[in-house]
This record gives sequence, structure tokens and C-alpha cells, in this order.
Amino acid sequence: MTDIEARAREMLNAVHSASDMNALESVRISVLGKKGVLTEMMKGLGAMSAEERKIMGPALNGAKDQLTAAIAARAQTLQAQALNIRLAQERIDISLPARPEIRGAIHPVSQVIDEVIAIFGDMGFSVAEGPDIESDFYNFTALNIPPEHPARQMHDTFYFNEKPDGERLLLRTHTSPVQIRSMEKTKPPLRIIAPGRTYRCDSDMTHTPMFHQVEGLVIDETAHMGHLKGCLTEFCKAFFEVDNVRMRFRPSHFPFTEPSAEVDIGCRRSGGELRIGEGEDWLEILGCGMVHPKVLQHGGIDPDKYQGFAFGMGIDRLAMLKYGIPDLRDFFEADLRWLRHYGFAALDIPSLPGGLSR
Ligand code: 2NM
Repeated sequence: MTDIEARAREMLNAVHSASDMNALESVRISVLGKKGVLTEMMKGLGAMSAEERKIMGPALNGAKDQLTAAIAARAQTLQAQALNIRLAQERIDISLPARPEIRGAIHPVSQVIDEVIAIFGDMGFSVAEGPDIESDFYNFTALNIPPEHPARQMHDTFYFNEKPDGERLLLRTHTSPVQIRSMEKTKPPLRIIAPGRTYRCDSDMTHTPMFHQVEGLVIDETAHMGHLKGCLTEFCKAFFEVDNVRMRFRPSHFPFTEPSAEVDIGCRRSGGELRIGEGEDWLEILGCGMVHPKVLQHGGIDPDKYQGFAFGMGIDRLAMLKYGIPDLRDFFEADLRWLRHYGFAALDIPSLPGGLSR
């Protein structure tokens, strides 16, 4: 055996007995590093005679290839071993009961969404969903907000960069695009709510750039403003868990409904406390109206045969009102202490017979 072969075998033994990645890296440096054994031997080639070099050159290159491959193989083995050890150590028994000291909690926004779904579900509504990233058509044009309409400025829209075809997508500023998509997909009668995230470029005490809305839509041949009022009155009684609420429908304007109204509920503000269902004050909680014929048309529905009503409200605001949470911005801080204080038990699923909130 040549000297090179003997020394290469020694180095291979060192590679094979490296017991972790750190040890293997030390071996690699001692063999192939700038001052490594093999590197030094290769530097010696320059001083050799041409005859010697012809034999030693290929032998050293062969040793180098062999060692490089051995180091890579050893690294793979060690990494697989380390992963197996971690998988064994970090194994959890998912059949164990929950540990009460680290119990998770339901976020008030999720709780309110579940409550709203329970209430409208009981009235025969189903839940519809759509994408957060929308086209200009579904977010604006289909809702009777044409390109130069002032409502487009009021919406503080987040736009994406232009696509190659020139189209600019956006983050939906309300959940109404979901209603248009539902009209396109489903033949009337239609009875849906669309809860979800919405986005406007606005941030202060009472606005966050991402917030939650729930909108509702009913379409059939006879739906009228009386049905709208009855439906929303029932909702408010159920949601605020009071037998009677005073409500006031004020004439208003939205491009997508005609006529339109804003709805206030009676309340009392005293000593920093807000009580709903009593008192002489008013609190605005939602907007609504009869769906504009042009909007029905954009959704592929014949406005001469069908009519409907729609409404929309802010979920985060509903949560603040119902659960006495003072600052909207804390909703999205992901602070566990806040969540522990305002969160809900995971198994108390809101239902009308079981109670909405406890
Ligand atoms: C509101 C107020 C009034 C609304 C209208 C529609 C659609 F798509 F059916 F036309 N969806 N939601 C609507 C109507 C929303 O939010 C304050």
C-alpha cells in the first residue's frame, strides 16, 4: 500500500467515526481545509519531478474525491440520525387531555362570527365565502360604483401592482364581492351571509387596515323593506341578548342599494359604561337597503322578476360593543394576556338553544 493510500484510509476512518456534525466539520477542516493534511500534500506536488507528479497527482485527486464523497455521505447519515432523535423526543400523545394551565382561547372576533352565523343560520341563511384578493369588477363596478365614482376614493383601497395585461387587483374593501359571486353561481331564491376579512388603508383609534365585516343578502320575488326591518330587529335582539331593542332606520345612501338606511340601536352611556337595550341614546351599528337593480343585473339576476335586501356591519365593532373591549387596535396585537382576558372557552360553541355567550 502506498503512503497516500495508508494516510487516506486513516482520514476515511476519522470521517466514519465522527459522531456528530461538529466533529465531522472538524475532520473536514483537518483534511480538506486551507491547512488540511490533504491540501498540504497537494501543495507538495509543485516541488516534485514530472515523473513523481504523474503518479502522485492522480493518487491525491482520487483520495480527495473519495474523502469528499465520504464526508457528504456521513453528513447525510448524521442529519437523519439527528432528525430521528428529535422526532422521538418531541413526540406528543394527542390523546392526552388538555392541560388547563395552557388552555387556548377563542378570539372575540371568531366568537362574534360564530354568534352571527348561529343567529342567521337559525333564520335560514347559509354562509358564503370568496377571495380576499379581488378584481375591480367584483369589488366596485358590479356594485354600481363605476370608475369615476367618489365612493372609490372613500374606500382607501389597497391596490396590487399592475399585471402584464394591465389589470390591477386589489384587497376587497367590503365582503360585497362575495354576494355578486353568489348571485352569479346560484339561481334565486338566495339567503346568504358573508363574514370575512376586509381591508382599507386607514389606521387610527377606531380603524385598523384589516378588519372584519359580515354582510347579508336575501333575494326572492317578494322580499321588501318590511322583511329587512324584521330580520335585522330579530338579529339585534338575539345578538345583544335582550328581549327588546329600540331601533331607528335613518334614510342614507349607498351606491349598491336603493332605498338605503343606516340603523341605530337604543343605548345608555353612563359612567364610561354602555348598556344596550335601555336608555335614551343612539348607537349606529349597521347599513342596509334594497339591492339596486343594476347590482342584480351585474349578478346575472333579472331585476324585473326578483328583488332583495342586503345589509352590512363591522364585526370588530360589534365585538367591542358586546364585550366592552375599549381599543380596537389591541384586537390584532396577538398579546396572550389580552386573549386570556377577552377570549372564550373553546368548547362553548355559540348556539341559540345553548346560549350565544357565557
Ligand atoms: C352595506 C350596506 C348596504 C350590501 C349590498 C350588497 C350586495 F352585494 F348585495 F349588493 N351586499 N352588501 C350592503 C348594503 C352593505 O354595508 C354597510
